[in-house]
Amino acid sequence: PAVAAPAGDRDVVVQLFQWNWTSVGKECRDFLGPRGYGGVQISPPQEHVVLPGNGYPWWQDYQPVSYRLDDTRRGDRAAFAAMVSACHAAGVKVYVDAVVNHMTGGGSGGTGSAGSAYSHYDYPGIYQTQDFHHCGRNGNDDIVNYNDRYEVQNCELVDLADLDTGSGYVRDRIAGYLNDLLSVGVDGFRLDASKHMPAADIAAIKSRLSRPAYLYQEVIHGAGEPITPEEYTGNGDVLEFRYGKDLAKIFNTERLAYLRTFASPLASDRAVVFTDNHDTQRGSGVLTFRDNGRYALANAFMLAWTYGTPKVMSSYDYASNDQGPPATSTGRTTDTTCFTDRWRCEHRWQVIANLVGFHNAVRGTTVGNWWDNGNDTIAFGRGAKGYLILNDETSAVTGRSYQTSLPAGTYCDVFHGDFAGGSCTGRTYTVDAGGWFTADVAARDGLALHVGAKV
Ligand code: LM2
Ligand code: CA
Repeated sequence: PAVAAPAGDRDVVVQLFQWNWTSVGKECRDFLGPRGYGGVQISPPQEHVVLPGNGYPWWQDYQPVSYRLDDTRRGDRAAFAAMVSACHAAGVKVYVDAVVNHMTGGGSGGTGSAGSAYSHYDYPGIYQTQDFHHCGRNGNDDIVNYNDRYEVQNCELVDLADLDTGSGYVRDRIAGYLNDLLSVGVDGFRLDASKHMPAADIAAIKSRLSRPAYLYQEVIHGAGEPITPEEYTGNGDVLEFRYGKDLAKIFNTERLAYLRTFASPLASDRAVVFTDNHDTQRGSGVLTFRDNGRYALANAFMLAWTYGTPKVMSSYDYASNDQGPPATSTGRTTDTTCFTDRWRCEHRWQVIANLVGFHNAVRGTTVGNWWDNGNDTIAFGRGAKGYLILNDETSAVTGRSYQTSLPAGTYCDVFHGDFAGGSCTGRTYTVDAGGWFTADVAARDGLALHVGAKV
């Protein structure tokens, strides 16, 4: 297919939610590249509404005013370009959260972050009322019935002015925006609200791109709905929302032994998988940073398992769902310092960051040497490259020997130690000529060995 999937050995994406451009560039250089992340998903970069009356909520970004990159809450065009260069220099691709289904919600209109005047259905120089769907339903054109395909794609998502993506003019303008981003060097797009655009409209926009780009589409699966994630796979990858829910269910209410055949309905090579994202972490039924150790175990599983392309979430803490990231008095996002000022930086947690290295080291191998205790302790290998133990029991598992397919040698347990320059900051384990090693694993803890961390 004409899809440029993430190239090279590194395919793990991290969503640095709401980070400003300077901080993303630094993180690429200082952490993401060195630790093996393959790509970073950044928050929407286009001019957006500014809502001081709502305390500058994070969701300002999802109401575009224009496609200028000039003056968003996260930096200007020069800072954006510098970020892309810094990430590329570190071997990290940049994926843009592209909001192209709609423009702003109703209300009186105003001035966008870069100074553009606008009102609902009128964005001077870009779109006027004839460029929007006016679906004629429900009194206010809002989407109500998700069982109606026409309504979901032609009416308004929470009152946001819905672009007529069937029109050649609108497709050209959207492609113009994406091509501008490609000209600055970005590598692909998370296509926001894809379910609200017919797959054929996305294909028409994609055909206007100046060069191949990695595309992953946001199509939230809803039970029984007529629009399915599967119908978008011809355009590229799709975010698999069933994955995080099912994983949370197994960790919270079932047993880890059920993970033995874990997969979601989308084909593995079309699915982008994640424990949580900025929307689902504000709802229920998924694991988030607030689950601490259990969250680390779930991420470890995601990164060590074979299904899908993993996307790691990186959050800031919030007192209410609307609260924006740490910001100045004018709403500009301040620079990120991990683990201070509400920045949670899950992608830097030792287990999560080190399992990215594990994921890269075992790429191309299959799952083998599965063992479980019938309940909440599991262990499995990845070919002759890696071996993982997860114990979500409330008690330790002690004195057991584990059969791996690893070459004999001494390995760093990257669950508790970092491996650099040939040495391990944590415990090491010796695998014998038959592939066996013995270990104690504490309650709600784990152990991970791989050939990239052999001492
Ligand atoms: C998405 N994917 O399809 C984003 O992941 C999600 O975060 C976006 O919603 C949504 N689609 C639109 O791009 C967020 C946020 C909403 C917020 C919108 C627009 O979750 O709460 O809606 O962005 O900023 C807000 C108000 C809502 C109001 C709307 C329009 O919360 O009450 O609707 O603005 O004024 C009357
Ligand atoms: Ca639409």
